[in-house]
Amino acid sequence: MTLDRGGKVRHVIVGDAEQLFIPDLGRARAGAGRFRGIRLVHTHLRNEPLSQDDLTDLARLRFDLIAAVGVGPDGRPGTLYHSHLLPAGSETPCAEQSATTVHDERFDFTGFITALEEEFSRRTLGAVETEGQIRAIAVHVSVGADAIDPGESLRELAELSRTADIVLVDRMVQKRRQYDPKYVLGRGKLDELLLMTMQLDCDLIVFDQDLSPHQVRAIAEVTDVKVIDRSQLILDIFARRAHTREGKLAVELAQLRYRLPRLAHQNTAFSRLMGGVGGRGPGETKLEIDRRRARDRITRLERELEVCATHRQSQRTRRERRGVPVVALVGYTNAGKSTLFNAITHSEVLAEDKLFATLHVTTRRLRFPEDRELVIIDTVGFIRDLPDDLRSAFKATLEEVTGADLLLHVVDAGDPRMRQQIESVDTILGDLEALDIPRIRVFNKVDLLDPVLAANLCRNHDALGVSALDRSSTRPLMELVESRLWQAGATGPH
Ligand SMILES: Nc1nc2c(ncn2[C@@H]2O[C@H](COP(=O)(O)OP(=O)(O)OP(=O)(O)O)[C@@H](O)[C@H]2O)c(=O)[nH]1
Ligand SMILES: [Mg+2]
Repeated sequence: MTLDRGGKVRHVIVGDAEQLFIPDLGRARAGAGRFRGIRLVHTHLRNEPLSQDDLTDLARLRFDLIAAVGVGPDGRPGTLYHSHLLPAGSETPCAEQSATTVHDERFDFTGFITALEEEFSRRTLGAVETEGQIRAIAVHVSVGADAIDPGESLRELAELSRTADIVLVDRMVQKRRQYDPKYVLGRGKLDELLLMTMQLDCDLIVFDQDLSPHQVRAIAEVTDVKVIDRSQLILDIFARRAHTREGKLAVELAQLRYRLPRLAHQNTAFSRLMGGVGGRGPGETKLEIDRRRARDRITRLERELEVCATHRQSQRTRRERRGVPVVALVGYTNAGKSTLFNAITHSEVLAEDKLFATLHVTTRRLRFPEDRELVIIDTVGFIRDLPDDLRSAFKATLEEVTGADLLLHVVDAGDPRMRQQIESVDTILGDLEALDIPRIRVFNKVDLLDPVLAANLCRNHDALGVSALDRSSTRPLMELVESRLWQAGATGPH
């Protein structure tokens, strides 16, 4: 049977000698420590101690305590075996079972569970300061000889998470021969993950790879917490950071496109999983709209975005007619494009140490002596494996790049992932068919490097070093830009 904290019997379960089917216990949680507020007491007809299955149930169902009453040969209750979960950092997930007799003096259950919950919160909350933030566990599963280094990839995931106010309190990395079709992870790892969410008091699991709607649902059902993947996380960041009308339309479009295939599987358990972290962006209620209405909305958004794109195109045409060359800043997110833009144009575009600070295009004119003039644009940052839905929704914004006469590829020279980031940017430029546009590679943040090292790095990569924080360091860059655009013999801007 199951008992609640008040000692009241909640369920009476009749099993056989082999097993017991535990009914759905509902989703109620007893607050801190994440115990369910329910203890399970059952009989062991052969007087055997708690089995591995019992301990798995204890963890999976987050019982306050699990107890088995052993039945003696005379058919009378005898030994009482019981165990409970242990907080993170303990050697084993469950306490070693104690065996007393049912006739022992009364056990102060309330005192025991209060102390245990306190211990759980003390151990989990002390480790990382996470006030006002969502606590999550990161999971990276790699198969075969993956090109991506899990450590680097998880570091980027941590930065993405930080931008979304999520703190990754722990991580799980598994290398497998192939992904488990249902759970991605192996079943044993999944149980371990479940235990971690409980011990570390996490409400969220963030997967470093994309999951199918079925996988999201299956994992959420086992672990009983919200599950999101990298794409959903990036979508969520875009949703929080889109401030312009066009940006908001594009984000809503991307979210609807992402969710449409997932609406097919909607049921109550699943709708709980939707809506990104804390259900931002288009509100939760919007997600309940049926597929037809979602499709109608998608068509409307596409049309509105097209109008924005046409407007943009006509601006571009006007610029082209006047023969003003366009220089676009492109690069991986957080490389320092906006900071450099501000330094060059004396502007105040938002620049911050978060990913995707910029989700729209800012344009400024810049005058040189000799009546030379150019337009410089700050753009949205790139990232490896940008979700397709976002890529297509932000097509118009990304395409600003293709109209440029010169690209300044801004690289964060201090980032250990610099090489992969350059590669990712080149790949995206290729997708945008922008590889023919003349490019200058700008290694930014050289102030963080040793000067000799920085000089070598720039030479090896045919790049110009700058520090966007120091305006004077951008002077050689602007001279190079000028000479590239107007140098004698060059085709020049058209
Ligand atoms: N040390 C140092 N930090 C810099 C430099 N340039 C930019 N930063 C910092 O890097 C962070 C990101 O700068 P942003 O200009 O927002 O980067 P961005 O490329 O526009 O990023 P997104 O718009 O998110 O794609 C900010 O915290 C800047 O202060 C630099 O030359 N040196
Ligand atoms: Mg920016």
